[in-house]
Amino acid sequence: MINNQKDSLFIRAAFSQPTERPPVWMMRQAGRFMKEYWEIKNKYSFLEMCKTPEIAADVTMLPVDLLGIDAAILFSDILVTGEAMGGDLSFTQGIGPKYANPVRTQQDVDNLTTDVEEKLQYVPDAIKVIQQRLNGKTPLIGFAGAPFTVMSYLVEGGSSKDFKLTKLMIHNQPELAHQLLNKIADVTITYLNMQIDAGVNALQLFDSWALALSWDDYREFSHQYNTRIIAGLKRQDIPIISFCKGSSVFAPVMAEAKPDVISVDWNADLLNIKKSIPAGIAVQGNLDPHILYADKKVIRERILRLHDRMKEENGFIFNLGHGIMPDIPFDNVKYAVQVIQNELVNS
Ligand code: 1CP
Repeated sequence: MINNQKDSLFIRAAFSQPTERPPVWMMRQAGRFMKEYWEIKNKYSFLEMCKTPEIAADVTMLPVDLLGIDAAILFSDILVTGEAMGGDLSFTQGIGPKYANPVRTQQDVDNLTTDVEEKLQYVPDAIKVIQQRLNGKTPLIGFAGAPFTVMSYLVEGGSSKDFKLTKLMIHNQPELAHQLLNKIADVTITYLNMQIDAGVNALQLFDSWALALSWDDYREFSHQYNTRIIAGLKRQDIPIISFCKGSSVFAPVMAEAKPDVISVDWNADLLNIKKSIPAGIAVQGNLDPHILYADKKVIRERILRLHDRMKEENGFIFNLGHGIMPDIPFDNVKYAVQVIQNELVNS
């Protein structure tokens, strides 16, 4: 019997099986570039949206209903793990995420709990509502932040341009940094296994800011924890996607953690990356999101160009090199999805 989620283009491509065309979804597809998102956002705070399963489901469904995208992604945020550990998290319009109690000392690290299941119960609750809405038609991606990236928000107390305090902790107090990373890794394993138990069809680990790290520091402070997480998941038939900005450089190292898919930023030639990693690992990416600001003719031309490079490969998922920006025109995103779904044929 055909299962529309397990046998979908997205899951087949994630397991490097042949597909008629590449599946497409886009990071940050459930978000601010849609007026329908703002109609919901204007009524609730961001965390209220994440923590109310019916609302999280409404937002998750927007790109499925309005774009006909090939995979849905849970509406939540990578920073909810840090909150469940004890971080005092808020999201303010125009400022972004903040932890009011940054983690900088031994006492701060000791104060963080790894007992998070009850606090994060709203996530499996949301996944169950979303799966009812998807009704077996579109696969659902769950996710978490990778320890280094989550650590950076906890240590800095919010977003950062240079990760000065995070890198200072890594360099001056490596023991403390490892204690913090270990705690986040434990929580991330628990959290992703909760998502598997609740019924997600795939998982993505977001290590958005790994590009801040040098080669040696990437291995020691990011990669070893991502490896432990991937090894700690009840994978069954759930593909794991490993994303970082910096994957153009780190892809061969990321492959050692044995994800099913590596999601690649827009700097690299995607075919070269594919050829530099073991054959059973798929790639996802890697259109520069800024292309979606450009004229439709340019959008189409760049999509065809990327596909032309990748069309003979099994294991290619069309995505952007990073998330959709909030002011990208909806119409351009819709056009891109249509070109990918209607014009591309794999060889
Ligand atoms: O992709 C989706 O559509 C699903 C929902 C989703 C995901 C996967 C959101 C909703 N956030 C994330 C992951 C996330 N959050 C990442 C990793 C992906 C990436 O690199 O883009 C990161 C780094 C965050 C942290 C975060 N949350 C930021 C970035 C701040 C910075 O340092 O640059 C911001 C602005 C948020 C808030 C947020 N998360 C999601 C949305 C829609 C929003 C905006 C909230 C609002 O409407 O104001």
